[in-house]
Amino acid sequence: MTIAPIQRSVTVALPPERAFDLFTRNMVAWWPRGCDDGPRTTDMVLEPRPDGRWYRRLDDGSEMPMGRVLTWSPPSRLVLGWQLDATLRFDPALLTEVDIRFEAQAGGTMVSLEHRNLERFGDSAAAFLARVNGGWSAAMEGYAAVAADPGAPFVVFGLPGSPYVRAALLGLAEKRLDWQLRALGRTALRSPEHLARHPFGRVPVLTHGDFTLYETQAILRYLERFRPTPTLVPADARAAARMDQFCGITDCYVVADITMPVVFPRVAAPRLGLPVDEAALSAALPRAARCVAEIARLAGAGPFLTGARLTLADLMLFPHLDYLAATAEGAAMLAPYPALAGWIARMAARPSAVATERDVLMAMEEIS
Ligand SMILES: N[C@@H](CCC(=O)N[C@@H](CS)C(=O)NCC(=O)O)C(=O)O
Repeated sequence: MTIAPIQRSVTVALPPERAFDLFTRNMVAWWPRGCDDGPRTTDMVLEPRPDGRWYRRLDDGSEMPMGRVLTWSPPSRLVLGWQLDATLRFDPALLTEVDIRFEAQAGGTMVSLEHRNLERFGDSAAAFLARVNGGWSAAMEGYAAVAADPGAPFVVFGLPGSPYVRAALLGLAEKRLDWQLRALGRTALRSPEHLARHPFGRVPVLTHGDFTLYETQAILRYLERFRPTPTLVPADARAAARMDQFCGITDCYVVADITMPVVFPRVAAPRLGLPVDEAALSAALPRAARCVAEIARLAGAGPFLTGARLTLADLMLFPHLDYLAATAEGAAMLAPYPALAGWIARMAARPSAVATERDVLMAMEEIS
């Protein structure tokens, strides 16, 4: 018995090269969350070659295979081997084909998808169709929606060394959104142009099309709503509350007890040629140590601050503690808390953190 293939097509206002690229290189941006067991997916990877693997990366570090690339012919055709059974579990013995064609049309590309060989599901073909028919509709709608996004760039105005700016950039990088930094110098913060963006004269400021936003937590939460996958907000009420608590601790206590009195004199002052009041710094150390101790107590065993998954709490706090760890006083303060020190090291190794290091940002653009 032959079962009619699932067929879907959408037209997008992109040339075939970009339509192909969006389909293959940024699947996580448009793949519907409900189709992949939801928010645990942090990435969907399609290795760009014949016989390349197709798999989901989960936020516990594991990978879940989905299938493989059967035909890789950019920008006109892609055939994927779908190897998930009717319950969406990987079955190496199963192979059905998803054939995607990208045809240039006036003003864009028609993207047509055919999922065939459905009879290979045997007795579970009906169950598979019931589950995946709507899924492919949602996937293609999601793809078309991302393709139709006006693509307004995310622009961040900021000082390259600012921990708050880094937190916003970490959010953009973790969400795989394209971003640009407009690097400002300290004097530019008082300029009429900047005060028009941020009347309090601080950074970061995010612009996205005609939308301007300051306050780092607001920026991160905007990114979360704009690009829900991978999610950076726990669904669990207590984990979400912990996340909010860490964000509040960062804003209220970390800045006042660690960043201003310890990190600024040790890290920023030498760069700016400013004198350091050693007595004031020494006097500040007990409060900084209390702050570190409390963060270590709340953080528990990890791997992330609120448990198994990266959240906004990690993005907010990491830039401050990364600086602290680089000072002699901070290293001594962190020494009794190897789990917290390990978290800083793991965060620092993330591609998002590497891409937002001060020196990398400094090299990106001239500072105005
Ligand atoms: N609550 C603000 C704090 C931002 C903030 O304090 N930024 C610092 C840089 S880390 C700043 O702009 N400092 C410049 C100044 O105070 O003149 C946010 O969350 O964005």
